[in-house]
Amino acid sequence: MMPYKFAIDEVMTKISILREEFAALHAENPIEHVGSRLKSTESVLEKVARKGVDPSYAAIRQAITDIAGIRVVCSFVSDVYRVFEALTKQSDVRVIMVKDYIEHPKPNGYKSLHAIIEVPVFLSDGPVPVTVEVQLRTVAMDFWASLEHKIYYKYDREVPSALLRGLRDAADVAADLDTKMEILHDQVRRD
Ligand code: 0O2
Repeated sequence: MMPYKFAIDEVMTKISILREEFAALHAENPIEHVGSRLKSTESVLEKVARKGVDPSYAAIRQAITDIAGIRVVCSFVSDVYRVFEALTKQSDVRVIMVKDYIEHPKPNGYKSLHAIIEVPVFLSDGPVPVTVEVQLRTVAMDFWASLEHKIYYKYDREVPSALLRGLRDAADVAADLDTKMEILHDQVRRD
């Protein structure tokens, strides 16, 4: 797991540099907060079994792309794409896959921009490419996702339909809030 921990450290450093630079150059910060987590060995093995992945190190590295995870919470939707661009255009970052659940939300209402990236981690005997899943979302999307996550596990993945409808409605309200806040923000910036 060590290379994954180092990859998290590297990407976290990249994000804090961007954060400080944005704040210094533009007098505003697009990043509200950042979190990271290293998947536990048990949860990696549970996913390996669930997905029927060959439990060899090489196969796990290839198939399980969210062992190292970073979540970047931004103020506005435009900031999500701004931070995504600034991070993924760096020459040592290789983008493996992007899932844009903001443009194409999941049926339950989940929104976020997911990027599976690969960064080189420099170990004593040379560089090792390591994948990191970066999830970028707004505060409103994050609020929704954290409650949905709790509900999902409370009901052991079998959420009653009334609650599912309620979550869908709440996702629409969150999206509406994001749109309104962005309009207000643009207005203030122009004044
Ligand atoms: P945790 O505890 O946050 O790590 P896969 O990762 O392969 O099983 P998939 O669909 O290929 O599944 O990956 P995807 O869509 O990129 O989603 C992976 C992660 O995104 C999840 O990780 C969640 O963190 C988040 N996510 C995706 N869909 C939802 C959703 O409907 N609701 C919420 N709250 N989060 C979601 P984990 O491992 O499930 O959870």
